[in-house]
This record gives sequence, structure tokens and C-alpha cells, in this order.
Amino acid sequence: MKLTRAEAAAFLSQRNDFCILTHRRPDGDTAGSAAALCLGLRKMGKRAHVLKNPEISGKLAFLHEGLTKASPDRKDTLVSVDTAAEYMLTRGFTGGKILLRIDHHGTEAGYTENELVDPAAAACGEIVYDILMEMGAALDARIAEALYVAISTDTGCFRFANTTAHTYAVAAACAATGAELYPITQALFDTNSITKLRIQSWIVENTKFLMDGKLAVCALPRALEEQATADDMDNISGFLRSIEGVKLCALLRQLPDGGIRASLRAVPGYDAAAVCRKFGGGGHKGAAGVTLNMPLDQAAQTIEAEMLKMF
Ligand SMILES: [Mn+2]
Repeated sequence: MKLTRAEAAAFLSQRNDFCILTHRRPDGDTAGSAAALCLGLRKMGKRAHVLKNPEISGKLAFLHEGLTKASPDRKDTLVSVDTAAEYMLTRGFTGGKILLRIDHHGTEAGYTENELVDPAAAACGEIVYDILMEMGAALDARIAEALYVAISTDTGCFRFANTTAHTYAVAAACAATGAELYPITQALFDTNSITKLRIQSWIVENTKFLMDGKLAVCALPRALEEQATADDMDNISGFLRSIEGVKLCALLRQLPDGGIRASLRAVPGYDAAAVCRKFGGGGHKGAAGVTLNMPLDQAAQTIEAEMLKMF
């Protein structure tokens, strides 16, 4: 069933025990949304945990301190945040009925009993904020930090085209709590490791540009990532899009299990999700992804051919 924000708030208000699920290769939005929802529910006197996500990166780990547990309890209501499909749920999750999905990915078919999916929200964190307000949960500095991580990461620090007045309104509400947001901005958006810069340098030298530089495709060999952390690789596909003239781009990476993950980015007027859907993937128009089971160079050719059709 599709729920409104008020219905989702009522759904959560009626229950007392929660386990919140994040997605694989967790980003700031899923990690921050889960932390904010967990903390907000606890403030309302409920028992809430985030299911431990073994893949959480060093920069995001602070969000889940003191909030996680290794497995859901029988009485827990399972809630997923920012997770578009069942197969994307965190590796720590071994099964169970998810009663509510809170998300902003509009491309996938529902996989839960109830869902609140709003593709107009730049970040899932914006929806979590709305629900907490509906529930009457006051923000505190820690909830504000978590929400700020969620909305700032999914908007590239309020630079992407998905940023709306509501995004800024949530950021303002976060700042109004007195939370220290600058250190978060500095750590997430204004700090680069040498490893990350070396990988970016390799990308500059090895990206294939087509259609007068509007289309860019880069296939990253696994060996290049061996020294890299999850933080080094975070939004590496956004780096390709930042190159002048690039409208639609794809960065392909070899996953440890042998698959190829293609991450696509697009400026308004181009649709990254439409390309990914052709191969069973999904996402947003501006940012989408798909996993392909074929050699790296073949995957790059396959994605490139489909992207060319967009021109
Ligand atoms: Mn998100």
C-alpha cells in the first residue's frame, strides 16, 4: 500500500520496536536517513536500531555509533530507507518481511507491504525529516547531523539539479539546532586523499570521449582500486560528469565478486536511469547504476552503445 507522510507517521507511532535497514555499498543518504529515523524514534520513547551494515565507510561510521544491532528481533517492525530493490538491501540482512519502505527511487517496483516513495525528494533524508515532523519529534543536534549528511551527499552539497527549496528548508532546520555542520561539509566535500586524486588522474588520462565530449565512458581496472577505500571511490562517477562539456557519462568498476558495476551520471535533459533500465538496473535521471556480468571491456562497449542511442 502507498502511504502518505501522515500515514507513515501514524504507522510508526502505532509501533514500538524497530529495526531499520540500509542498502548495500551504503551512501550518506541511506546511512544518515537510518540514523535520523532511529534517533527520532528513540526520542519518541520507542526501541529502535539500525541493522549493522558491514560495508559502511570510515567517513560515515560515526552516524551509526550506538545505534546498530547484528540481527532483527522477532517483534521488530522492519523499515528500509533509501533502498530501491530487495536485492540492494544490506548484506547483513538474512530475510524477513519489511513492513515499510521509505525511499525516493521511483524506478523500481515495490517489494514491501507499505511504501512511501517520493521521487521528487532529492534525498530520502528529506522524507525522513517530514515524517519526524509529522510525528512531533523535535530535532536535536545529532539527528540534524544525520539528516544533513543524508541531504548534502545526495545533492553533491546542494549543487545537483535535484536540489529544491525543500532541501534547503531541511538544511536550515538542521542548522537551527546548533549542530556543527561545517566539519561535516569539510570532511565530505572539501577533503581528498592522495589515492583518490591519483585515481582521478588515471580517469582523466583514460576516459573515452565521444559526441564532441558530451559522452564519456571510463572502465576502471580492479588493480587501480586495490589501495582505495570506499571513501576514495565515493561519487567517483560524479567526477567524470564534472568535466566540462560532459552531459552523460559512465564509470565502470570491477566488483570483488566478478561483476561489473556501471555508474551513470547525467545533466538535465539526459536520462541515466533509462540507459540502466535496459539492463535491469535503475536509479534517477541524474544518477543511476546497473550491474553487468561480462568482462570489463565488453561491459564498457555495451553501455557505450546504449548511451549513444540517447544522442
Ligand atoms: Mn538517496
